[in-house]
Parts: sequence; C-alpha cells; structure tokens
Amino acid sequence: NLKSRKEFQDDKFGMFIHFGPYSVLGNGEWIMNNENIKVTEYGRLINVFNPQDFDAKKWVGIAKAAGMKYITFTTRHHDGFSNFDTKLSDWKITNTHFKRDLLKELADECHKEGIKLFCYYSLLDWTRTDYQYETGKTGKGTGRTQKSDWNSYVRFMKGQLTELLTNYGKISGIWFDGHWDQLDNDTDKTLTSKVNWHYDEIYTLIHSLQPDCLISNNHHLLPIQGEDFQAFEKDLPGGNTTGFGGQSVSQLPLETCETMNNSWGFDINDRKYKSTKDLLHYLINAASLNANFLLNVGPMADGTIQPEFVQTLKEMGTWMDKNGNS
Ligand code: FUL
Repeated sequence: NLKSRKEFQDDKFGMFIHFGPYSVLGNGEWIMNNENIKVTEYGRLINVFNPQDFDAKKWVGIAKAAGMKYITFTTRHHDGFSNFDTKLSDWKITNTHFKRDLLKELADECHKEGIKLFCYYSLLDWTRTDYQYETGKTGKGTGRTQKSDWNSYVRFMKGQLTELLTNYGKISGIWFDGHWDQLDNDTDKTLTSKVNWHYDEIYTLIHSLQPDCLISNNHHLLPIQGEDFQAFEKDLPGGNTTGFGGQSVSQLPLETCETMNNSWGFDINDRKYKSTKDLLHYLINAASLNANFLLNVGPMADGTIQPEFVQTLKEMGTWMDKNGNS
C-alpha cells in the first residue's frame, strides 16, 4: 500500500465529521463521560436522535467545494453508538426514528464524487458490558454493573471492522482512537496503555479485507505497530503544544486534525470560531511540513452543518480554487 500512502500524502486537505447521539445534547462528544450520564439514561437518546435533514450530497458537496479530498467520519465514537447498520449491536442509527443507514448514503455519495472515505473507529467504549475499562475518574463511571469479557469485545471490534470493510465499498482508511484507556483503579495516567488491543490481528484483518486501506491510530505515540500514517491532534507535527507529551515525528505520511471552533461534536455554546485566514494559515503550515490537514465539523442533530462552518469552508474553497493544486 505504498501507493495509497503516497496518494494520501498528496491529498493534503480533508473533512473530519463528529456526529452521533451526543449531537442532540449540543455539548460535545464527551458529554456522557463529562456529565456522568449512565448507560440507561444516555441510551434513551436512541428515541431522540433523528437527523432527518441529513443529506449526503450536502456534506460531500461542502467538503468538495472547500477543496477537500477525503472525509473521516465517526462510524463509532466512545459512546459506542454505530452510525451504520451493524448486525452486532442494537445501539445503532437504523434503530433510531431516522432508520436509514447513514454511512451507506455517505459512502455512496463519496464514491460518486471521488471523495475518499475514512472511518473513525473508537477502541474504547462507554456502553458495552464486555468492555472492561472505564474512562475518567473512579466513581464517575457509566453505571455498567458487568464489565468483563475481553475476548468477546475484541471479537466484536473485528466483526464491526469486517462489516465496515465489506458492506460500504472502498474504505480508504481506518482512524483508530481511544488507545489510552485503563482499568478503574489504575493510577498510572500515562499514555502507555496496558490494554492488549490485539493490534497485530486487527491490522492484519483490515489489510486482508482491503489491502489499500490505510491505518492510523491517534495514540499520541510514535507509530510502532504498523500504522500507515501518523495522526496529530490539534497540533502541527513537531509542535507538541497540546500537553500530550513529546510526540516525535515519523517518516510516515502525516496528518493533523483541528476544530473550527473548540469542539469536535456539536456544541451549542461554542462560538469561538476560527477565522478563514487562521484556518488557511493552519492548512499552509501543515502543508509546509508535508502534513495533511483534517478540519472538523460537528453537524447539528438535524443532520445539517451549521452556517458559520459552511461559510468559512466556502471561503477556504475560494482560496483553494486560486492557490491549491487540484
Ligand atoms: C480524541 C477523542 O477523545 C475526541 O473525542 C475526538 O474524537 C478527538 C479527535 O480525538 O482522542
């Protein structure tokens, strides 16, 4: 997959999309954990989350007009909700009143428009009973009484990754996140996870299903397990300003992700919009380090992207038309 790595490196600009039941609450994608909402209560969002105005054409059109070459979409974030019609869980988009397989519509539109599709996939999970760890401080848990069967959880992840790489056409990459999780009573809060994520098996599975599918893992460490590109979060490669510790820069293709305000998932109160100029500077700085810029939008619960973001992306597109290489 050297060719797809090279192609990725040349793509330079992509759209990150954080979307899920948390979008309804309008306070970011960590709300379940931050507000200590229990699984039973949070689960009620399945009757409320209904992105009836979602239109894949609009999302993909906005990305394309901005000069973006790919979309990285939260197929499953830390709350464990699947934005696709998985057979392996009932906590999924097709069981909401929306009923539709959002990922399928997005994938079809991406393929039609020549936009590459990457799947964000959370390793950690706040809702499943077979997941044995707990994010956050002890006592701030999700109310799961049983947290046990690791083999079952790993089987589940493999099953879902198989679905993603089988039912949605070409998937250009899997973007893992959540590697840092730990046991409730673990006081060692370093990023060196003690969890056995079975990366060797998982990465082999991905490449056996789609050899060109790239893998990245937002673990804030140097890629060591055979990732195809190195992800940086809210930081330019080598910047190390985020407090995640010294993350050296590898020889792999690079990507850095950033928000348009300060939130990944929709936040109704966050009006700290970055200017078009600032975001273009970020894009240029990233490109000068040969890194891609993955710029995030958190659509609203109705499935539309808020007008402030749309406007800025439009302006970035105008600049890209004049100055970006197509
Ligand atoms: C982090 C996650 O915990 C955030 O919710 C977000 O998805 C960001 C891009 O990565 O690690």
